[in-house]
Amino acid sequence: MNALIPRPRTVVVPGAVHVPDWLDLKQQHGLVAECRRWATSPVPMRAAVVPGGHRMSAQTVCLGWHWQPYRYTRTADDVNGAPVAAVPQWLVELGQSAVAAAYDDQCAAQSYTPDTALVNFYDENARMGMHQDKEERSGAPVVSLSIGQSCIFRFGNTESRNKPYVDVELQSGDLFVFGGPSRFAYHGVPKILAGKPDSALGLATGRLNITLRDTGMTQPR
Ligand code: MD3
Ligand code: FE
Repeated sequence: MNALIPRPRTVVVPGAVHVPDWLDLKQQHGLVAECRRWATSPVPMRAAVVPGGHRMSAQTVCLGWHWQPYRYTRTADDVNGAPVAAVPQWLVELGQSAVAAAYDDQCAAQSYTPDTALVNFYDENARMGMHQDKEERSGAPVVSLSIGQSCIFRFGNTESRNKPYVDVELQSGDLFVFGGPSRFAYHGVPKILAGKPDSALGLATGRLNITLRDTGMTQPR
């Protein structure tokens, strides 16, 4: 899949920057291995239940702060009650490099201190409906890393979940940073695309997405 035709870095709307093939295969493989550990303990990965009662089709595990629809807590009260694992410093630094790569702005990168990582796993039938991420009390950018099967990512507007939106294909290794005016835009994942991930990834099927966020919350761990 990789780079017979290189895909360019694209500013989709102001503040929303797509950097294709930002992670090399070795980095992706390492992240897959970390995700497997995070998905097991101290809090198992699960499909969250929304207040209406239905289950999300993507499965999620959290570091730093636990997200459940629609709030952040230090303990996974809707799973097993355990405190979530810390965000490792290397992952914070990866987020800083991501901001530097997307914005070409060392100051923005240095001051980026995400306190939370959400890991989503999609099997080929999973989707994520159009939504805003507005539980965070910070306008800091969200860093998104995609690994495994490609998806259609739908990036909308800040007014409603409807048009106008743009559809972007996210492939394994792609970085997307959402900051500034794009931070509170509606977005979703309408489709996982067919295709077998590179066998060197260590992920036979499905898609992983790691997002780094700053919740803006201050309660100590
Ligand atoms: C734009 N995840 O976890 S990542 C989510 O691929 C989520 O798993 C999708 O939406 C996924 O909330 C999309 C891209 C993304 C993540 C967060 C954003 C785009 C965003 C927050 C604000 C604006
Ligand atoms: Fe989101």
